[in-house]
Amino acid sequence: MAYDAETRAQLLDTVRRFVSEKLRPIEAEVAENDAVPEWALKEMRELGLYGLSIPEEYGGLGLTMEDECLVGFELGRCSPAFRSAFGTNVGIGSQGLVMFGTPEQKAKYLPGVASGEIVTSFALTEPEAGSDSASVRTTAIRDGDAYVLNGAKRYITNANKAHLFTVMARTNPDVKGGSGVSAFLVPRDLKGLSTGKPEKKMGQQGAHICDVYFDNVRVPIENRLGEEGQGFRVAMQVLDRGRLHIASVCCGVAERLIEDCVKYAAERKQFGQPIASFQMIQAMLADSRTEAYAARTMVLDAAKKRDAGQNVTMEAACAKLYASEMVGRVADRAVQIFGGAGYTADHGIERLYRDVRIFRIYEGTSEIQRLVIAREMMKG
Ligand code: COS
Repeated sequence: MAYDAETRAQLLDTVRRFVSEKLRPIEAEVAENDAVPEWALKEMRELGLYGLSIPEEYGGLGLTMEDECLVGFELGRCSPAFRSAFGTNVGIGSQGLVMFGTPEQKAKYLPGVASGEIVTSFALTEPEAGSDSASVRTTAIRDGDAYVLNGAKRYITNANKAHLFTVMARTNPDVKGGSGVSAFLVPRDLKGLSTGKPEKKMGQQGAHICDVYFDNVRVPIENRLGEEGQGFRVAMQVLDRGRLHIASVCCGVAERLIEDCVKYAAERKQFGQPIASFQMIQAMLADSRTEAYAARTMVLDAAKKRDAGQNVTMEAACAKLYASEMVGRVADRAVQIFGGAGYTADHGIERLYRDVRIFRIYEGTSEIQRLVIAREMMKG
């Protein structure tokens, strides 16, 4: 639903205050403990953050892509690990169901997804299938009224907490590539499903990724998402949308870093004057502002096109590519502007520098985005 200007402003103001008053003050603690405290998760649920993109008829906020991106800009103003807690419910963990689910599947799961009672996960990547995601080896072989899943998934966000997985598995082992793959809604409590330990990571402590293992997991046929052989397309369409959301979060982190840099440059004195008066510092600030503005404009343009019903495979890839590379450069300049203080843990700049590195990798690497863009350009 498109919010009127006043409701939208209220929502953005609520998220902005939650981020600045509640989440930012505990960033360092969350990174230290590698866990988001339960009270913060509870408030996220109460604010409706788990259900930003879930249609209103199922209890979500039913935001347009544009409004979701505006919220993403706000969420980026604190450690991206917080967003990850509900990010799968908003994006890749729920959107297969929203876009391709049957009325029965939606009625069964979406209200819980919207409220945050059900945490979702998207299980595409495997040890041998990363960028080449059409080569998944996990199998789903039909046996009577069920599909039997065997295999392993890797680096699955929120797998340790998820109650429901969207799993891409090969239903036709004789067919190589995407058309042999189908998508399934797999509840965690099915026998034979297990998850590994959270990986130790470079950044975003408090957000977790784990392996998921399927050992003869019987998934009822009514849990297939879309038609047999459609699973790869389901995954790609989910990612088209997810990439825009991630791009919006990149813009938010960049804005926060720029604000921190401007403030620090005005306070920090060297050679008898604030470093903000030096043109080499000004040049870094100006480059960061220009690039962040460009990324924000791209994200909103692509989101509006998607809301208007256009295919935005190319635009979403452009936005994800540019915004994730942009925030990497902004974070690098921030370390430089803060100097020694940026390299130490005191201001949280080095933490954000590490946190944003994954944006150039997950939901499709920068290389894959370039490939998608070029392919779209060359389509007849
Ligand atoms: N929307 C709808 N359909 C799509 C699509 C999209 N965005 N992208 C591809 N498809 C369809 C194609 O049209 C094609 O259909 P046909 O077989 O009917 O022609 C089919 O899917 C296969 O597409 P394609 O030939 O492009 O597949 P490739 O194996 O060459 O790979 C890439 C495509 C590399 C783009 C894909 O594997 C990819 O995005 N990889 C990165 C995965 C990723 O982001 N992983 C992150 C993990 S999730 S956090």
